[in-house]
Amino acid sequence: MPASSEQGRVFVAGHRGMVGSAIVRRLRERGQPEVITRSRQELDLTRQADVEAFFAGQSINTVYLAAARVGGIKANNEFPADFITENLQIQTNVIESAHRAGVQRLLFLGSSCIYPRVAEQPMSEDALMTGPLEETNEAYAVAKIAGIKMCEAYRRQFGSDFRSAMPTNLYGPNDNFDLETSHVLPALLRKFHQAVKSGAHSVAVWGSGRPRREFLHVDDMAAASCHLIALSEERYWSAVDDHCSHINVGCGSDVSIAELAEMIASVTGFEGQIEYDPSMPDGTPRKLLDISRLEALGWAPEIPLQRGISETYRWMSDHWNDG
Ligand code: GFB
Repeated sequence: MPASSEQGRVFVAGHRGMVGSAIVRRLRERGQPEVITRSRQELDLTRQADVEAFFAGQSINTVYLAAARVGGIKANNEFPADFITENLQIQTNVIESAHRAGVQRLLFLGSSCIYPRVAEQPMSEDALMTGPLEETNEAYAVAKIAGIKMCEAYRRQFGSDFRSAMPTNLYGPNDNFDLETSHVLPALLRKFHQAVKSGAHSVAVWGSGRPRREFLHVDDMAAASCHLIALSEERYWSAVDDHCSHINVGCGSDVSIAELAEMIASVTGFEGQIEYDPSMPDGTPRKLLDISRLEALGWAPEIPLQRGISETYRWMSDHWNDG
């Protein structure tokens, strides 16, 4: 493997998404010379033969596997077949093809929804598969768990240096602001902004407002991903084992959805009524990550939630027609 500052030829799968684009930005800022990307039109990661042919012809050293079908609670709940199938296809094709092509290091990105619906808080990595999953995103979570387990299986069978990072709820530039399919933070930014513009007196927030979520800015996630992949093989694998090899990535604190709504109302200047819609699901009551493994490996987040929300609001205003 090239030295930590030099990851060789790097492929970022999913570079048009929020996480992949943040990783590409960071790699370029840090002077990484060879960052390879492919749009979906150029390379459909759900097509096994195409992915294999791509890897066979590229001499790639390092892979960031940030390509995935993602969405908020409603999309996960309504399209479970899409979420499980596309994610299993993408990650299986990339991991297997990377192995065949001799890729030296890979980082698989998952999600904190891999943990049981009810788990001791904060959730440490070894809470994985200790209880039933949250129903609204079970299909997505099962695919992500399979990704972790694939990386571990390749480690055990072939000695592959395939690592996994499990981020908490992420937000930031290039997020999806579509009200039906997005996550809560971008959805509320857009809803409150539209209410201010239209002079509406109330905004509907799904569920009870009581669930708690931990939010991490995607630039922090990109920094953590680059940090984790740059660790020497010895350092990474001495912090984990090949039956529990993933690392949580979070900020260490959470807020209730009601608190988040208040913060977003204040950032957008909304002074009307916040109404809760109990017909929409709450999802997991709480999913705060234990980030002590990551901290022990020398990484800490830098972007406080208030600042991150304000910056993301500015990004949305510049990039969305009604923003
Ligand atoms: O962000 P979110 O969709 O996903 O919802 P999860 C978080 C909480 O915010 C839920 C509430 O309790 C929602 O009911 N919420 C309130 C809203 N208003 C809204 C709104 O306008 N839009 C949305 N989307 N939520 C997802 C999983 O779970 O998180 C995925 O489905 C993935 O698998 C992702 O893990 C990170 O945190 O509940």
